[in-house]
Amino acid sequence: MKRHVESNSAFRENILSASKNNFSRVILALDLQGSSQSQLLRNGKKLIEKTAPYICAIKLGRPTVLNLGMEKTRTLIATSHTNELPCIIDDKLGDIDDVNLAISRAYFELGFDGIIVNPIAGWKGGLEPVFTLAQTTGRGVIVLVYMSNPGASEVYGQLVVRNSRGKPRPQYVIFAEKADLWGADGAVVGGNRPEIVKKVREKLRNGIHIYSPGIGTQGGEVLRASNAGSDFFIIGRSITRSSDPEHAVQKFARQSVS
Ligand code: BMP
Repeated sequence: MKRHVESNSAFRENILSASKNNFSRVILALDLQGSSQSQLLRNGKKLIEKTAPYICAIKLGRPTVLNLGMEKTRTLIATSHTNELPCIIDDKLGDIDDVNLAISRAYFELGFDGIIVNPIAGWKGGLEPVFTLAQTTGRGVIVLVYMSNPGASEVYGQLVVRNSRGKPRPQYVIFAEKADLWGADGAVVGGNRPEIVKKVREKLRNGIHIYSPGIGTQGGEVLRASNAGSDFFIIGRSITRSSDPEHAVQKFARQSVS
């Protein structure tokens, strides 16, 4: 099960190139809800068009795909691509291998460039085919390592003893090692937990980027997360629900590269 795939995926190159072009390490999180499909699509497109010059990728959550439906999701992904931005699906995928493969294949066929997965399913009979598919099609896989919500400490922060002689170690450290071993493109670590970001950064090889949600509405700050080692900042409501999304994203973008 030794993997150690080197860090040259098309996905990583594309997000880095968008980041350099737009002087930003902000990823816009779109969790669209609450209107008709056509209105949601209009809202989503408008948000992308307003923020595109100041971000490096878009992340669509499951609410967006479920509420928009497949065809309008395809249109939103195309809008992202027209603006030279990679589009990530935040599925937190974690089923058995066959089902994981079917889901990830459907997302990639829809146009998504990367997927967020949950490491809890493990490699064998779990995430292995997702990584293989992603690596053969230039897509990215990003692994949850420590979530941003308060209850995340119950699982990601728990101490785990792996065998009778082993020393207890935090679950997230083990997940970070898996992200490394599996050849992940990224690790999700809540940016509102800078001390954890720092510890994960020490565990990961440099090619694996840290993606940090939890900024703004959930209490985290771009500068603190960045100083701790976060590479990209996943930001939703502080931009999408702002009365002036363009101004809000510009502020985060400036902080993200300072
Ligand atoms: P907001 O900035 O509105 O809090 O949104 C954060 C986004 O990041 C949401 O789309 C959420 O699904 C996602 N996210 C998170 O908040 N915490 C995590 O640990 C992992 C996530 O993917």
